[in-house]
Amino acid sequence: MKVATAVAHPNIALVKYWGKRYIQLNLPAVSSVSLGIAEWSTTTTVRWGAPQDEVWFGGVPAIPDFAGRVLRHLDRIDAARPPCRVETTNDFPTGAGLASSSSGFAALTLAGLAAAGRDLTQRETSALARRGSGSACRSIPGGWAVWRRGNEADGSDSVAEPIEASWDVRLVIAVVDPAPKAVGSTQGMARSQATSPLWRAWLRTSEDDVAAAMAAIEARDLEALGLVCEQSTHKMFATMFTAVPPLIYWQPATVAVLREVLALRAAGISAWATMDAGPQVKVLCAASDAARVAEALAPLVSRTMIASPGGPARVLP
Ligand code: 2P0
Repeated sequence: MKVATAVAHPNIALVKYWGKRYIQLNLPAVSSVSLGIAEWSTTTTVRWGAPQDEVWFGGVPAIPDFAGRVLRHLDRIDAARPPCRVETTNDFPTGAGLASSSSGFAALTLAGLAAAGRDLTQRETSALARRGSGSACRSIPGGWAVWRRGNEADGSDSVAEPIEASWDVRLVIAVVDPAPKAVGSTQGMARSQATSPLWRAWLRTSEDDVAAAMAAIEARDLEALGLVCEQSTHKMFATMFTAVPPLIYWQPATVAVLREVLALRAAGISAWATMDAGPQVKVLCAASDAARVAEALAPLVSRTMIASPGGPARVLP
C-alpha cells in the first residue's frame, strides 16, 4: 500500500516521564504509566511516493519546524524513502500540555509504516514512535500503559506495554489556557535535568512510583493510584520550579483548580490532580464522580471535558 491513514489517542501520564538518559534515541531517565483519552484523537495520512515532501497540519501547510520533525521521523522508517505527503489533524488543542505529540507521533508512525508496507510488532512500533516523541510510545498500546525506561543501549527495551485492565475511571480535563506553551517539553526537561538540585530525588523515587501505580491499577485502588499520581506531578514540577532559569507553566487558575481538587477530596469526592508541561489540570476520578468534579471546576477555567479510557492506535481500513 502506498497510502495509509492511522488514528491515535493522546495519553496522559499518571506517573510522569520527565528527563532523558540518552537524547539521540529519546531514551527516558524514568519509567512512566499512562491512560489514553478516548474522546480526542490525531488522524494522519501518509502518501509514500509524492512529487515532493509536503506536510499539512489541520488543512494548511505545516510550519517548517514541525514539518522537519515529521519528515525526519519518516526517515527513521526508511532512510532511502521516496518523497512523501503527510496530512495530519488534531480534534483538540495542539502544543498546550494536552499531549498532542503523543497521539501525533503515534499516528504518524503507524500510518508511515503501513504506507511503506512494513509490518512491525507492537513493541517495535512503540520503540519507533518513541524516537519521534517519548510519550508517543505509550499511545501505540493506548489504554492503560507502562513505558519502561529500559537498560539496553539501543533502546529496544524502552517501549510501552499495555497494562491489562478494564477499569472505567475518568479524567476530568480542566483547560486553563489552550494557547501553545512557551517552552516545549524537550527543552524543559533538559533544563530541569541540567540545573535542578532536586533532579536526583526525582530519579531516585520514580521507579517506586511506577511500581506503586501498577499495584494500585491491579488492585483497582483508585485512592492509592490517585495519591501516587498527584505526588509524581508535584515532584516533576518541583524540578521545574527549581531549574535555572525556573520553568513556571502554572497560571493563577491552575492553583485555583489544584486547591479545589483538595477541597473536593476533603468533601469525600474521589479527585486527584495531574498536570503536564502546561497550565492545564487533569483530574483522575471515579466515573460516578466525574460530573460533580467537572461542575466544581467549570467556573475556574475556560473549558472542562470528561475523558474516558481510550484504545490502541490503529490503521484505518
Ligand atoms: C509525560 N510529558 O509523561 C510527560 C509529563 C510532559 C510532562 O511526555 O522530548 O513531547 O518529545 O520525548 O513526549 C511530554 O513530552 O517529549 C511528556 P519528547 P514529549 O507525558
